[in-house]
Amino acid sequence: MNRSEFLSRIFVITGIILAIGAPLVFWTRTPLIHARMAENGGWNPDIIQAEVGQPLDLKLTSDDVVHGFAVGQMDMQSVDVLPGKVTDLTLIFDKPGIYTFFCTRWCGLNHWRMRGTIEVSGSSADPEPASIPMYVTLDLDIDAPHESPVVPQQIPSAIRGQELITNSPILQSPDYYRSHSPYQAFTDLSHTTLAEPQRWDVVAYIWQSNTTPESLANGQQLYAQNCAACHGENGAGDGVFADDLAASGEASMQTMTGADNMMMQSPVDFTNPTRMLGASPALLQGKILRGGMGTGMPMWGSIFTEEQIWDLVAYIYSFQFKYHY
Ligand code: HEC
Ligand SMILES: [Cu+2]
Repeated sequence: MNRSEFLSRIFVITGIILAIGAPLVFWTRTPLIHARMAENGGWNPDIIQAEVGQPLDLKLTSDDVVHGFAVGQMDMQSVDVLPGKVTDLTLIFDKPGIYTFFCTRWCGLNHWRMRGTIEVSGSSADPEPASIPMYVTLDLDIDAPHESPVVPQQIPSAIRGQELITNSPILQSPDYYRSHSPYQAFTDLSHTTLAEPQRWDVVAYIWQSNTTPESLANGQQLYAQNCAACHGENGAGDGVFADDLAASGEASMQTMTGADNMMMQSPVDFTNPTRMLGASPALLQGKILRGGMGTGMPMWGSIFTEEQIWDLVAYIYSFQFKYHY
């Protein structure tokens, strides 16, 4: 599915008007949307109605720190929402549906909870069939442990792997790649005459064959913006919020609705081969789409497009393999 088919087009006109003490009655036509850190209430209002094809004028301001505003699954530039200022934004939706808007600035531990919805009514010329995530069709339990029983002695190298194998049916099969963990691919290569370290190199090559430099660069950028604060810049699970997550997570969660029975966990260490070589792309995609349901791992399904999530998955594996482009 290509990007332009997947994304609804959006037209964004932005501008910032200084609210120099001017009475806000001036803007009665469009109510002002207030942004606050999630623990202080998040967006208010957090449900906005709109109609297909009709410009939706938004006025945004912050009551505390700098926040950002963007709409998920859209090709839009995020805008800053500043304290004491009003940001004007006009959106036009060309497809009906429930859209998620979210904060794009790391404003605190609960930054990612700053979300709201835009309900767009009307009809669309070409309704899109909802796509069922792979973890559902494969009947994967994405919460079950998925450890790789063996791990390589050194980081597998796609360069060496490419020299070892040039044609194999599993090399260029996106379906194979998405539904198998690196460990399963390693096992499937046991019929070859290759020694174990070489089989791992071939696995690295298979993983590299199923991504592109563009996809990895895209994944890296999305990762830096949205994931590194917890999972760490280098994937080691040591982001700036990692400690806070465990320590203050529980306390701050209690003020949130639906926060009962939560089991906060530490962000996953993507450099850990035992864990990551036992995970298939479908499993990682499922976790990113759905989130951890109370573990502290946010759900991103309404924020990113399918393509963006595969880019993130590809990038996560780059902590395990040496690629060459
Ligand atoms: C607020 C902290 C936080 C942020 C931000 C966050 N994560 Fe996580 N993530 C976690 C925690 C905690 C876990 C472990 C619990 C779980 O698996 O549900 C986790 C688990 C995961 C897993 C499961 C890995 C496995 O082996 O099961 C994946 C994949 C993942 N995160 C990807 C991402 C991506 C991609 C992003 C950014 C788009 C992201 N995370 C942002 C906290 C976070
Ligand atoms: Cu924010």
